[in-house]
Amino acid sequence: MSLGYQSPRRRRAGDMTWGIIASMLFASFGFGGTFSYERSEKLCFPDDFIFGVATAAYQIEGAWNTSGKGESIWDRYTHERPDRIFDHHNGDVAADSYHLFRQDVRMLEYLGVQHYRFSISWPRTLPSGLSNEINEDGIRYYMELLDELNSHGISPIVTMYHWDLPQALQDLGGWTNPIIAEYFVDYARVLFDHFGDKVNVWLTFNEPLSFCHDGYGGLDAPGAHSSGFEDYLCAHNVLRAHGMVYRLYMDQYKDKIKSVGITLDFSWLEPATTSDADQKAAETARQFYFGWFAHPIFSKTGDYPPIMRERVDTISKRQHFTRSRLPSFTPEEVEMIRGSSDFLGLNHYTTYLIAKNKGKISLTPSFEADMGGIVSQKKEWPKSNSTWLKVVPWGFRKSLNWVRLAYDNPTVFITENGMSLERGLKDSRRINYLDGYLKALLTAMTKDNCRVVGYTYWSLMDNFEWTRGFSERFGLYEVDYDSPNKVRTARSSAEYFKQLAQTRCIPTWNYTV
Ligand code: GBH
Repeated sequence: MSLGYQSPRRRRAGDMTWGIIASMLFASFGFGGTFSYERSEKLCFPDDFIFGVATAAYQIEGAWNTSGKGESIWDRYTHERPDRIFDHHNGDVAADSYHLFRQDVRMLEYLGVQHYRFSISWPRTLPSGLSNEINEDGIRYYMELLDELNSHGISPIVTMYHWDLPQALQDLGGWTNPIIAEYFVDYARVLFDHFGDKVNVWLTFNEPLSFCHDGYGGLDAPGAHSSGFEDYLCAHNVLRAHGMVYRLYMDQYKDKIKSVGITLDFSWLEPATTSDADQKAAETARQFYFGWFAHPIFSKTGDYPPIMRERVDTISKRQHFTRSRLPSFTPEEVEMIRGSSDFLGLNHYTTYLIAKNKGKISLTPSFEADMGGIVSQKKEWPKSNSTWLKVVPWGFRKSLNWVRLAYDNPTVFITENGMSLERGLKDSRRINYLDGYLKALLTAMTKDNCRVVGYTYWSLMDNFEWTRGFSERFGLYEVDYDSPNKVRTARSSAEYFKQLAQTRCIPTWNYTV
């Protein structure tokens, strides 16, 4: 009988005495790779730095209509529009973590990680999105998961919203309807009341840029395809909702809840050439893609980035709108949102080039036209199994430094970083990605003084990769979707990550085939 995960072979392999400079060489893990690592200043993270892995509810849980769970926009979208999903799959079963979460925790234990970042499904806990009806089975599920983590000494880091909006709220306009901010606060209150004392770190949102720009402005669920309009409405209400939850925590839960933050994604945006025009366009693009959410929360002045305000206002006028397509905060809202995060959760994967768009601005609104840059990537950059994800470690260091300078060196927690490949256990290219990005991170911390407190790899295991279905695999563990019990098997990178998490030093890795 299969346990559904690979049993640990070398439980204590990573244990070693701190302080002595040592080097260890593991003969073989059965996959043909060997590791050695040494505790030297330049390759080790500080002792209080934490390592973990991440997942998200819709991407791993399955059990989409089990025990009272409500329908989410991703359930609806994948069922109604399978043509919009690359391999026509959906998250109905996914990695079946709703049933197999105890195996997941055993994998986390094997890796020796200090934390696990996962998300709670809003429609699993509140089927209609509203707090009048609480689904007890949903509460039970997350309670058991939290207890399992805490009893193994793994610190839970919980995202309240990782894109699976209750469909009932989408029927009211979803994130484009201002009332949703109040409903999100009600949901947060339910989470604080039930789970507050079991969770160290809360994240309100995962990547509002993605679910506003790609969901309301593009072809992710709900697939509104209304760029330059609905994406701005979405962002506006997400920022209000985030600020309101932070104030709820400060006013009413300060003694129960330890910290509340938000996760934003920041791809590095490098000027395509050294020309002034391209450098200016790249900085404007950073303000649009990242400052859109970061400036209202993390800048001294709050509100949207001035350049974004100016460009969208001007272009809206030229397009004959009576008012700007970018909504305005009241002065009270600016104050409520400013400073509303204990730290910055940062997802970083890749780098793009930005060139100034010299063409005429079209009459059709779009975020891209407002931003005014042309986005590309260099052909030479090593590929992953995702078209958008190229391996550019130096972009990580630049992103961290930009954040340091723009927002007065805030506390940063890396909540996602990772690489997709095809199926296969010998993922030397993933180890190479990790090696490059971890070195860039360590340099940003030690040489540039960026304040980073933890690192989270995306993902613990393969999962439902949104519109890319199961075709792109980010896991340290491979999931066999064809097996009835969704067997999880450690990849080479899991052994690498185990060394990293247990020693806090970047393993020196020799791939011997
Ligand atoms: C993260 O987003 C998500 O938080 C996570 O759920 C996801 O599994 C992980 O990345 C891996 O993808 O196809 O050219 O239109 C990362 C940011 C933004 C990257 C949207 C992909 C689509 C680019 N994502 N983007 S494209």
